Amino acid sequence: QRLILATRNAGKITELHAILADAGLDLDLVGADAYPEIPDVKETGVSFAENALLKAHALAQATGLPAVADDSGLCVDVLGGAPGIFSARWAGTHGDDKANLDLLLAQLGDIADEHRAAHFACAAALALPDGTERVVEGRMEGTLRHEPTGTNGFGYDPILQPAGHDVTCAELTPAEKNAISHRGKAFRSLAPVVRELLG
Ligand code: ITT
Ligand code: NA
Repeated sequence: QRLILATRNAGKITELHAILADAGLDLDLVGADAYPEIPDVKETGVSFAENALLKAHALAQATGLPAVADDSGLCVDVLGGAPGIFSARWAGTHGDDKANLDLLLAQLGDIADEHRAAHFACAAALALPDGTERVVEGRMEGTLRHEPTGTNGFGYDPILQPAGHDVTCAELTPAEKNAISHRGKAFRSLAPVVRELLG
């Protein structure tokens, strides 16, 4: 049984393969890049859950196959939850991880550590060609560093230090990150739902 990973983000795809395999799903996982003719959907939702559902439905409808999607981002308390759903294009160009991270650090300036609370959020959505949908969410709380540290992961990983750890997400191994991450939590919750609905 094929399950489409409705994302073109290479960092997400790597993590999703590991998370879903560890959850015991024995499916033929293919990224959205396997369907280059299907255009990206406009992320017009006002929440991670809405955007994840938009992305999952777009692929499921266009291919006639079940699809899961991830919409995620970094929510900074002192910025009222920003960048939030705008995390991928915070500095203007979609997917420019370094520019996004640099702008965010500049906006925080030297605000003290006790005011640098933030969390990653992930909505994991499943859509079937018949319109059936499910969506669940996961979070990882932490604190934002003043400087990027570490080379693992992607996106804002070098600046988020997860609660209870003294390293950034980019210094964790992939397995360590997946065990505590927003994406790990969301997709471990979704896995039994996928198993049930795909039989
Ligand atoms: P798709 O829509 O194709 O899935 P995308 O990169 O556009 O890819 P999003 O709109 O969900 O995906 O944006 C996610 C943003 O949040 C992106 O800028 C990431 O850098 C950031 N982000 C999400 N999860 C992250 C993680 O685990 N570590 C670091 N940054 C993360
Ligand atoms: Na998004």
